Amino acid sequence: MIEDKEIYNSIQSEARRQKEGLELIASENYVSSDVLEALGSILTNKYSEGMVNKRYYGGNQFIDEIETTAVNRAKQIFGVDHVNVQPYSGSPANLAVYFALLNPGDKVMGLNLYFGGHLTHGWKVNITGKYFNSVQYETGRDGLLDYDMLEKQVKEEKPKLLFCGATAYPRLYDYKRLVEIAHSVDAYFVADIAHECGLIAAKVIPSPVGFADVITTTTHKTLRGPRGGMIMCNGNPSEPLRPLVEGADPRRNLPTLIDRAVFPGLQGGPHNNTTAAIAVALGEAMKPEFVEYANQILKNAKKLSEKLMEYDFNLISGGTDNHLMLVDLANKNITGKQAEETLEKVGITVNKNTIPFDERKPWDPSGIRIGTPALTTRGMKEKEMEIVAQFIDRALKNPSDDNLEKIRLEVKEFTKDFPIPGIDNI
Ligand code: DSN
Repeated sequence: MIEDKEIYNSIQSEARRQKEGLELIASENYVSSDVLEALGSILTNKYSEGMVNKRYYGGNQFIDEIETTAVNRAKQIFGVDHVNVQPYSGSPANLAVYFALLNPGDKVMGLNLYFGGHLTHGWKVNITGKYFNSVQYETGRDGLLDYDMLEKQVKEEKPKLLFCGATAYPRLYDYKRLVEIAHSVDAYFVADIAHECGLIAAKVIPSPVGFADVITTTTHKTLRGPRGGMIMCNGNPSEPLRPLVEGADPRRNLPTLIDRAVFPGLQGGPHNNTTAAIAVALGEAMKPEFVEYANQILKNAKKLSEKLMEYDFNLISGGTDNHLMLVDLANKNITGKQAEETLEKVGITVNKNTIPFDERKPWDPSGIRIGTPALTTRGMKEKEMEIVAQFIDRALKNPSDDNLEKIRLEVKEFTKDFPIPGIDNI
């Protein structure tokens, strides 16, 4: 038990909030007790700037073992030549890719934030939109990527790097078409799979491996690891030094460029406790139970989306192929912010989200984003999704204090049968 009462009490309160509520934020999850243990270990005491067998500090023999295990597991799961597991999270991973492959002012293209894209894919207030010449692409009116429109834009703009990936895109990507589009103007094609990483690891949705020049990801969403990041690529790494091959096709140099961009380009010492926890999560992702888990995420998302549509919720693109859905609330006469706040009162956590062509701002947009990875970790299945959809509908239909309090108690009771690892004794 932590002696510091102030922090201890806040952690206990957060644990209670997690236990008694329904977590529907599409990017969140619950890690296993083993991941928690690795994360809270003495590995946080150690400095290990550099790469395996090439550290700037002594005493790293066991850290090297751990990082090697994490890297080898990721290589095996995703089928890539090279993995860097040191990025502190997804945004630093993406920034390292810019630093590795571009010069300041070079042109990049990514999906516009309003259409589901990520801040680090060139959004105007992000460093990637300020230090690079960012041109954004959009979805069509139907909320789906329009590959013909994208191809035309890429051919006109001729970016040096094309990002795909999103925080709020409920459909799958045509990676083959995307790489053809990017390579037609000699641009790097980078796939950010932060959201779908666990689904790709379990092979329940298509992988960009074999298409993307570089793949970035977080490790804490569907992969169900600690907060961290990874960068994967193919290339001809000449272990152990991986020198740049002078005059070679830059794609041949990708492993070296990426490693140098992460350290010393962008970061100092890796977070070794996180690396160990990533290794544990990757080990878990190699088990057959994880494939079942990933399949169930998809089934739950399908069921939840169907039930919400039955309750006349308008889903962007008419449904989902992955773990998340995006709800346009215009026909319900509430904003995303109001919906988020109302649902929070009953213990249901979602996030407000812009929708394609939103006329409102991200702080109070027209939609909400809903995802199933966390509830699936708690063991919920399709029949529970029907009840969750009902809770959402009842709360948003009648947000009176009495009704919300009644639903809050029902939600609390409902969660009792679905434990969260590491939160048993609250
Ligand atoms: N964490 C991402 C998400 O919620 O999708 C945004 O950075």
